[in-house]
Amino acid sequence: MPVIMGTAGHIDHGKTTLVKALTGIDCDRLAEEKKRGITIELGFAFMDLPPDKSGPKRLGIVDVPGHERFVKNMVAGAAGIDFVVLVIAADEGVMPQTREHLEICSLLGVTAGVVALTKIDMVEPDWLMMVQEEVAGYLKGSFLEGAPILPVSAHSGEGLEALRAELAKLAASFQPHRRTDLLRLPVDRVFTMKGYGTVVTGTLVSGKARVGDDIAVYPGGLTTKIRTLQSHGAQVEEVQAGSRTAVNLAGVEVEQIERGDVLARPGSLFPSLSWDVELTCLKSAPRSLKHRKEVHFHHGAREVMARVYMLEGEALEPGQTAICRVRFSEPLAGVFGDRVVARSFSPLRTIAGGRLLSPLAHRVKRFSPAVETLRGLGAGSPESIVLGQLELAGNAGLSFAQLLVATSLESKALEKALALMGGRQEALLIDREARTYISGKVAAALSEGLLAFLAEFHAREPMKPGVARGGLASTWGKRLSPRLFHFVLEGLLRKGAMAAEQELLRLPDHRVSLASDAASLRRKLLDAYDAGGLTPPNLKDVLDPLGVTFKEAAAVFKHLQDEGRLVKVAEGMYFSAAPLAELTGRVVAFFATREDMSPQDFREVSQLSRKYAIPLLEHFDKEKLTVRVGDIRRLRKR
Ligand SMILES: Nc1nc2c(ncn2[C@@H]2O[C@H](COP(=O)(O)OP(=O)(O)OP(=O)(O)O)[C@@H](O)[C@H]2O)c(=O)[nH]1
Ligand SMILES: [Mg+2]
Repeated sequence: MPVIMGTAGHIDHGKTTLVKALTGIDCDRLAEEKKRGITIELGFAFMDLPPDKSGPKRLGIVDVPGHERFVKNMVAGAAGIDFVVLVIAADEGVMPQTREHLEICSLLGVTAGVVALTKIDMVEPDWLMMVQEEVAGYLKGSFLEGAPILPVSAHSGEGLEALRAELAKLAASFQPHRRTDLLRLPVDRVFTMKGYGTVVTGTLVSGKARVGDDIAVYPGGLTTKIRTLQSHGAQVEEVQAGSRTAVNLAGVEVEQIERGDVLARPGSLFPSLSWDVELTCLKSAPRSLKHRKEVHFHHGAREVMARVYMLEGEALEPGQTAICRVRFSEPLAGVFGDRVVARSFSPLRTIAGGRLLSPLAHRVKRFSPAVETLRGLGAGSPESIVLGQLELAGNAGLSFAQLLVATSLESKALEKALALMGGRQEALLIDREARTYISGKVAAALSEGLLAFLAEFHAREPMKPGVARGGLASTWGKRLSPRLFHFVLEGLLRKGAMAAEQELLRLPDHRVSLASDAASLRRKLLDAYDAGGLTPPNLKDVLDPLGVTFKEAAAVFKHLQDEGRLVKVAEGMYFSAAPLAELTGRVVAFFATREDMSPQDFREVSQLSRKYAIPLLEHFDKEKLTVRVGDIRRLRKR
């Protein structure tokens, strides 16, 4: 496995000189750097270490600037390193950027390194001893506590061999854990090379890159191909995770890519305008990090403006850790567990950092239980991380590709976790084609919700046999994808928790039956209208003695109409169906011998007064039995 070391330390303490003494490579390439004698941009070098079991070993080196104005470049360079050489000049000792760089390394998750005490040719031996003690004391409590402190002089060469040996030891002991299946290369430099075109460099943080691979440039999504690859100046066919890499991209202009972009396979990353992160405020921060505070936010080689929202508490006090939402000025493409750094505006300094918990935007509310779900992600088994991420995603669920990013699991491990969880009904595949999963808990809540909706519907509409599928989709299911709606429905039908008759869905034990008082109301209404025959009573005269309003009786009226026992002829005027059918027969018989029927004719046929005759004639027109021509009716031709 390739290993990468970064330099760190205050301006002018001898980082670049030391790298040159170790490797022969001068990292200060820019004219301005030469003129001012300081480092501005990141520099890259490598040294060959004694070969081990796996063959020749090469240590990649990233040299960073110490100037306080270029800390943002330092963060970009330090983002991909495995261990650090903290450079402290023996004549000056620990200085502000010594501290800030060490803090940044620690926020970025660096856990190993050595200290090079440089310029020893410039100090007396007892001064050197004093500084060594001071540095050892300073390192207490940091990840470099107890690390070797090696005195060197790049000028005289003293101590360089011991340092080389120490670096070889560190590199050999280092077994960085890197994913093999998610190609990710945060771009730290972009330039044109004569005869090649656009070249970008960066540390391949995970996955493998091969010549000919399809590549997308995130967050924009521009797609291209790897034309050629180089690692440490040599042309190669394939590059392993952890390698410094130069990629020549096909058909891309320099202007289309910038530092901070990420090369990855098309469709593998999901840029977002907000993340949920676990942030720790540095003990040394001058003040707390307040809710809604604006910061410079660093991820990989990218720096963006961002606002920090506390999902718990009102502010992050120095030394405290909390779950926060960070919103960016432009989308970032990250992966669960990525390290982030936040710097305040004034004073411009590093104040906090931590880990990315959810790279996909969710709507986790402040102080909600979901904050605990987020916290739980920090220290879980593979299955518990998958479960947490699925719960956070809610009804939307997550695709397999999104889960790879949201869990940082290798695809094999993710497949295993999903299979296990499928058996326990914890993760459910709702879309085979898109490979979308939802949490079992979310599915159960939806099923319960649907059953409650049906129960409520039956209570409200006891006379209706059920709800139509389409109606259900546009009411209860209006916020669900058609896939998920279908999934929940089919699940309940399969279990028998819900029944379907043609297009109508209902609870299994729901029957259209009248409640006992509704049944007696039905009986009384029928009696009144049957007794009324062709001269039915007014609605008011029916209802008042029964002590019910029309609103209360409406469902029963509706049911009687559906049953075919009552016919609504006009607003508030109902007829018993049988006498009305008999009258209809008489009207048809009338037309057997006559072509026209006047209102007078109808009154003779029906023996009814105008009060009933007029609405009935209009009813027959509406029913398309008759057609009105001027004042008379004719039988409609069928
Ligand atoms: N005497 C002496 N001078 C040194 C030694 N190492 C570096 N220097 C000098 O210190 C000055 C700064 O060295 P650099 O290597 O540029 O320092 P740096 O840490 O890379 O500086 P920045 O990148 O700008 O932060 C140069 O003039 C070097 O020649 C050393 O071991 N002994
Ligand atoms: Mg330098």
